[in-house]
Amino acid sequence: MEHATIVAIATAPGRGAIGVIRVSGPRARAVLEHLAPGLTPAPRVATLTRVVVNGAVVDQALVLWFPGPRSYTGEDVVELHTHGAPRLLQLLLHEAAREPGVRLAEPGEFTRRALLNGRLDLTRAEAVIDLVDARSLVEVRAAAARLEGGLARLLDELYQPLLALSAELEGVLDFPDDADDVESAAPALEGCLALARRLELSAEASTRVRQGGLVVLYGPVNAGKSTLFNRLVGSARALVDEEPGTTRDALEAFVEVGGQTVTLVDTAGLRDGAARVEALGMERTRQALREADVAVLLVPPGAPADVLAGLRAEVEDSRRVEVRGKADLLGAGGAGLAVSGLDGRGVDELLEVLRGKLGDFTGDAGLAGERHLAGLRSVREALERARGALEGSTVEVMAGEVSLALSALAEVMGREVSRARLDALFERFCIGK
Ligand SMILES: Nc1nc2c(ncn2[C@@H]2O[C@H](COP(=O)(O)OP(=O)(O)OP(=O)(O)O)[C@@H](O)[C@H]2O)c(=O)[nH]1
Ligand SMILES: [Mg+2]
Repeated sequence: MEHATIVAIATAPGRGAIGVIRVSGPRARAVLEHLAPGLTPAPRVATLTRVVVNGAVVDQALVLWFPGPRSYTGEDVVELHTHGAPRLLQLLLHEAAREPGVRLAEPGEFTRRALLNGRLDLTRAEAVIDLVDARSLVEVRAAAARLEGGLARLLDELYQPLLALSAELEGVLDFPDDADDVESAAPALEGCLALARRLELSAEASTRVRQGGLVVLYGPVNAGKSTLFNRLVGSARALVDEEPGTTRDALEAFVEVGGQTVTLVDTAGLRDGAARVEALGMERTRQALREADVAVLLVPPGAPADVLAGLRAEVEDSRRVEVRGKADLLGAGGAGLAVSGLDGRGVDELLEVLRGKLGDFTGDAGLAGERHLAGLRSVREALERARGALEGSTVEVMAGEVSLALSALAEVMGREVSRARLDALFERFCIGK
């Protein structure tokens, strides 16, 4: 099966300036001959050619020919850059698949072959998909840094000394008389543990960046929360009405703030004496407020002081930003930030304030994802148990824990990758990637 030649449309569905058909495998050159008879392309150089199906010219295209192993997958690869006409691309796809030994590719199959052929390591294959999925500039940069091998290098800085330590301890096991050597392994163990902790902390920071911040809009009923939410999201997601208590459920959307992905939540307005369903909605508001990184209190003109005091008390000062709403109705002057969801005034200033607030907790952009964080945690825990074993237990126990740490790290790095892990990863890919 691995020797089948695969073909896919590599560009997004729909009409576009350019459409790319990608072919990988031993029959790639034959597919090219089928679609562009008589063409002898130079490797890795764009060549203009006619594309022919059943004797009729159907397009002019640029051909890229990458003989293996110097290609994305490590196999022979052909890319055909045609005009981005969906019907044409379908035609070429099925024409290519009629060539013997050629079939349609599964999602992520090109990248999977790249991984199996050693053209990419696991952290980079993951970076490819994270880059395609990136919603914000920060995520683009983090994925690109991983694609450059940034994470692989960091992990290798721990892998090498850990490997040496593990070998040393195995040696002690083979020659148990040299009991002193256990003592001499202590500094190396401390060094590995410190490094593992640093990597774990930085992975934690970057996972937070990838999750982005949680910003919750709240305030009295009819304050204009949903109108402001729609303005920030850029579409009419939330119902807006002059009737107080319009929003019942908390509503979420992604927005980009200062280059970072932020989850923005619109909530049911808070007031006394709400009926049952509305009260349930208010309970959700309070739940969202408990989880919020930043809570934006939107105060409409003329809100009574006691109501305002109650709303402020819902969230502690450090997480709260207070904004006066319906600024288009207010005269000039007045203290603090004023916004209008209706005409958009003050919205840029609000985004700037949010960006400052969020910057406090997001920390460095980092490189790692959830999977790396979980793996690094296991590494650190095994090393802590190894250090515990240094005082009291046997060399066997210590060597066992160090070897556990080593294989947990190898798993993060993709040196020991199970088939199930690969299947799970490549399920997330799109076809043609
Ligand atoms: N003049 C003015 N009117 C606004 C503004 N924002 C909202 N409104 C009006 O105020 C009313 C309530 O707006 P919503 O956005 O539904 O208010 P809300 O805070 O979500 O209200 P609830 O969901 O009921 O708590 C609607 O009639 C809006 O048209 C604004 O910035 N300026
Ligand atoms: Mg609302």
